[in-house]
Amino acid sequence: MSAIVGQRDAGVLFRFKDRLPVTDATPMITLGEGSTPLVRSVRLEEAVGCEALYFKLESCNPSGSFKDRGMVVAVAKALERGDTAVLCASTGNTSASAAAYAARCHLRVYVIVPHGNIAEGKLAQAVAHGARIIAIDGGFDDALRLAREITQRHPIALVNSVNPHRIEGQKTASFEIVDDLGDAPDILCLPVGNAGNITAYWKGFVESYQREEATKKPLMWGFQAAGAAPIVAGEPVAEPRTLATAIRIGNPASWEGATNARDESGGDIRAVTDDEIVDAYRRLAQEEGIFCEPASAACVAGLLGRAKDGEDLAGKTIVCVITGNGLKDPERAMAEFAPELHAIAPEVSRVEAEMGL
Ligand code: AN7
Repeated sequence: MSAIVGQRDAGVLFRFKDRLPVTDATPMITLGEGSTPLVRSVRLEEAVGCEALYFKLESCNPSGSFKDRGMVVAVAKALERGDTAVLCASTGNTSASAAAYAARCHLRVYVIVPHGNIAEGKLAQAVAHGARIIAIDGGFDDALRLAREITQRHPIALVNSVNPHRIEGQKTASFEIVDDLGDAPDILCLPVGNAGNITAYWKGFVESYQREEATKKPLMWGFQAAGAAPIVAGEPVAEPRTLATAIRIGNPASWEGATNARDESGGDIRAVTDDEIVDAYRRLAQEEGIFCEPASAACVAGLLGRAKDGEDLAGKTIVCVITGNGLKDPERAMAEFAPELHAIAPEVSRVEAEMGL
């Protein structure tokens, strides 16, 4: 595969065209999404007590989150149909991704976001790409309801994961994990918000198994934030709350996909507290060199919690999906890690003193 992106032989549509809804009429657009690194843990593996722990760095996608895999397919299919505008509801990453691909493909793009609950980096991306931003006085669930209704009333393509092309593109991450490991892992850990991702990964692993590229299917371990854990509770949460704004969702659209993935795999969907999320966020940054956003750390928090609770993970190969880049939410990083900065005189002795030398 060429490393030069923008030609026809790069990206998710090209790499997986035989397993995606790609026809002769599908424009082979790409921003170089997919083929993300699978990085082995250097420290947390021991804390977890498993055979091998890997991080799938979906934060390395062009817009900085896992959403690009599904978005490239959804936008290509919108273009193929002749659509001229796309719309999504978003906690941030979907809007950043939609805005990027729409800009590249000269589509109009509208995004509906919960006012005050979207990380600054994500909003900056959507603005930079020229998206029309509609901030609502409500949460993601309201935004998605509005997006569904408006796309029914107007000739605008809905590019949330209720669009099946999003799930198709997203499942390719499973294919890459199977390619890289030579088989499926024993356990896949990921954060769950609107639940498109867990639905898609499971579809991908099932397809790899059916194609006999994998000898097994992983247990799917999903994690929701404790204040936004409708699937764990078994009922929608009217006012979801968590500092992990990406997964601040009370009524996931792919609820059934998530429970199917959980039950068919013999897996589990559990809750993690914001304190546990922040602890894992810190450990990933400081012990692994991986700067992710809080929602991504939720799955590592969940895995560490299960290990601490005495779950025997000896002999297991585990993959945690790092769904989004830490740069998306600089305010959270500063709030958690920043010491008070005060400027000192530019003198060697002062700098040495500051360094503790
Ligand atoms: C970093 O962007 O829902 O369970 O509107 O941004 O597939 O929803 C984002 C979700 C995990 C949860 N990690 O994935 C949106 C949006 C990050 C995310 C999730 C999201 P799903």
